[in-house]
Amino acid sequence: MYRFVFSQVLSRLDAEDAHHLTVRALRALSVMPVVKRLLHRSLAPRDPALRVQAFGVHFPGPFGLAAGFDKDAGCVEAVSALGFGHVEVGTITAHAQPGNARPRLFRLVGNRAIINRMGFNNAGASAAARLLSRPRGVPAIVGVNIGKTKVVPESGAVDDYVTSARKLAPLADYLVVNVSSPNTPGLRDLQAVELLGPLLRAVKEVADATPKRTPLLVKIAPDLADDDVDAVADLALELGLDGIIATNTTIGRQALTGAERDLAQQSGGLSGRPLKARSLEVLRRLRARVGDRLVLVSVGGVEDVDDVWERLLAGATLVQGYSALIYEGPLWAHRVNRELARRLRRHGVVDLRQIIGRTAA
Ligand code: FMN
Repeated sequence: MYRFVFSQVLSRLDAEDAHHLTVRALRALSVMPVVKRLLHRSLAPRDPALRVQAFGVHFPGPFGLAAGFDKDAGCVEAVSALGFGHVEVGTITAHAQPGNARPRLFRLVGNRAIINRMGFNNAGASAAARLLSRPRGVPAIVGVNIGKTKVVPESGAVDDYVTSARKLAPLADYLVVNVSSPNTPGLRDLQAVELLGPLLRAVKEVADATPKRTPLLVKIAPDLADDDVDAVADLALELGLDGIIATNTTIGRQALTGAERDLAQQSGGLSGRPLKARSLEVLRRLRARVGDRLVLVSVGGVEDVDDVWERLLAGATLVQGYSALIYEGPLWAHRVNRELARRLRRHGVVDLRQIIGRTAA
């Protein structure tokens, strides 16, 4: 059914128009209490074997929606009702900003991939805080991903992140410092440990001071050299962070195949299937470096239960996806959860901890 709707309707719309249409539909759903609850009852993960605990938070399942879909935290309930075990909202910046000029979102259907150069379009931290403060009709685990406001120079980056953290950390189940999106000039330079250390220290102070102590994670790029991945992992351990999210989109185009290579010239971050191998490689490297001392959240090219299974075995406690949602449709998370529960049962697994990291490199 979704494949038909995608090929006949959504794929004919401009990619960003299709996205806004979807988000508007989900927002509408969020204000329909009965429908929302019914959907949640039928689609949200229920199997106890799927439950997982990470940094003190209880997740109904390991599979969540990655940052970038719900940029303004407007549809967390609807997304949870569709079966995602958590929703990472954002990236949210201290100040509202329009993002880059359109077109800035491109589908590469043959590669099951997306290129985006959205540039953190969002309504700002205060607006997101207002939405996140509203009572919820269905349970939702919400991570809040924060980034740097574009017009703020590197010298003001720490204060800018701290402003967002102050407004949003108290409302988040976990907080993410995003230093890995390719579409804000200079942002990825903040991954260098000399800059990243002071930034994470300052945000951690804010996160630690919330009533429940908000867990703090950092999200990294797949384009980091292996030594730099290790350096960020060591820094995260040294600072007592709760975890690492790997990975964001890539500026590399080598994994693209076929006729869509012409779209490869579009600038921006590439996500989806072509990112799968590198994302898995970074996860394995991180696991080898930190073992189970940090929670690893794996994202990049996850399409189905096989991918989720592989990431869990490689050491991820949580797994996220975004691009495949566009190709698989609204029942994607529910399907992944159902198949994962079946597979766990087949393997006699009653607790996800039995398989996490079992085949770490
Ligand atoms: N990641 C962020 O940390 N912040 C963002 O604002 C953000 N925006 C995104 C927008 C789009 C359209 C896409 C496709 C991805 C975005 N991402 C963002 C990256 C995703 O969260 C994820 O790390 C990446 O897409 C890899 O996962 P995937 O292959 O399942 O899509």
